[in-house]
Amino acid sequence: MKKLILLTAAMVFIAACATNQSGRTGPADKSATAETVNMLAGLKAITEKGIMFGHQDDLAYGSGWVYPDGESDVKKVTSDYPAVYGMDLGHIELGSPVNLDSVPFDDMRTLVKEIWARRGVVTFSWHADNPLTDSSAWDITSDMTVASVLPGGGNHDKYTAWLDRVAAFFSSLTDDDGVAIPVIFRPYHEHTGSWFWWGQKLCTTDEYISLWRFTFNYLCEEKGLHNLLFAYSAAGTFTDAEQYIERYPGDDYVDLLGCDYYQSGTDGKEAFINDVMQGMAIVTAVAAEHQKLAALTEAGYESLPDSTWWTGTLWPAIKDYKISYVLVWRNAHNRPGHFYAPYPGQASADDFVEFFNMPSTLFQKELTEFDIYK
Ligand code: BMA
Repeated sequence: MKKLILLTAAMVFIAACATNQSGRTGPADKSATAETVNMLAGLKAITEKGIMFGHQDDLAYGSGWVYPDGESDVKKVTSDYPAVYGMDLGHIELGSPVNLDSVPFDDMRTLVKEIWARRGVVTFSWHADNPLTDSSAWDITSDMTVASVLPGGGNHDKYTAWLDRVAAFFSSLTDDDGVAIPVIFRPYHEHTGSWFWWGQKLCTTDEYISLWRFTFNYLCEEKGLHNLLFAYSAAGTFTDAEQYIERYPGDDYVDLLGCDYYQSGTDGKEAFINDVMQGMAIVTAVAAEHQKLAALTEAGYESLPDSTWWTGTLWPAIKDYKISYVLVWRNAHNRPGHFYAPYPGQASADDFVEFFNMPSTLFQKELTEFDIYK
């Protein structure tokens, strides 16, 4: 009898370990497609090789050109595309054919296919309008917005209709063989700051977590999407792990942990390096503990007036951390000075080539060769 009890206890223990293990190492979505499972494993594996470079809206527009010209400022300077391509879903919720920065969703779909064909990585943020006021994502006039979209809230049906549009777009990302293209979804970002309707002072911890979990469950279970990895990405406003993780929805809802940092002004160099290092130390430690990916999900220095910013500021700030990628923000074509990657002739272009040539920075060709999806 004693033996039987011991045996049963041992079996329960082994089963518990196994569940924990598989639950933690695979995607948060337990029904994720084979390609999505591979993507997560490949992203983990490639951190041993280096840090991937990413750029928001890289293929959509840049300095002096707008898609469909089919260019890339990063490629013009380095001869290669970035490894990670950021795109934004803002205004898809409204049924608009173009996003908040005027990029047509149809073009995004074409670009995602192209990127998938060469084994790049796509990550989507979502600057969703404020569903309570119908104003922008930055409308923080009410702290009732998040509550209003949760089950039982006055805008819940409106919110699920918004998610239906998000889901329709994600499910339209298929290749010519009908394979669902896996992408990283990074909703409700910079939530530790208070400049978006889902920010720190605009909702409670419970409300934020409920918003995240509802969104995750609705997309994955209700809508049957299984090509998404989920990124939790804070604003660089936290000073310790406890603060960073305060609104973490849980291991079953997140695949990647990140945060966003920008340098402001020429005298912001040291502060940027110190802040990023402190942030990356926290994010990578928490990610390791939870067996998740880590990344510097947004970074940059607007207008890049520092000619050695890449090797002299960004690289020293990130080089010691095991992160998947660093993504710099967009090169607006219609807002002078609002750019974060160099273009030919730009002050930091030569230094960017040096950064590109470093063995530990990864761009598209290295990613194609490595193939994280295999
Ligand atoms: C901000 C700016 C805005 C843009 C938004 C969403 O940081 O670049 O111009 O609309 O991101 O991409």
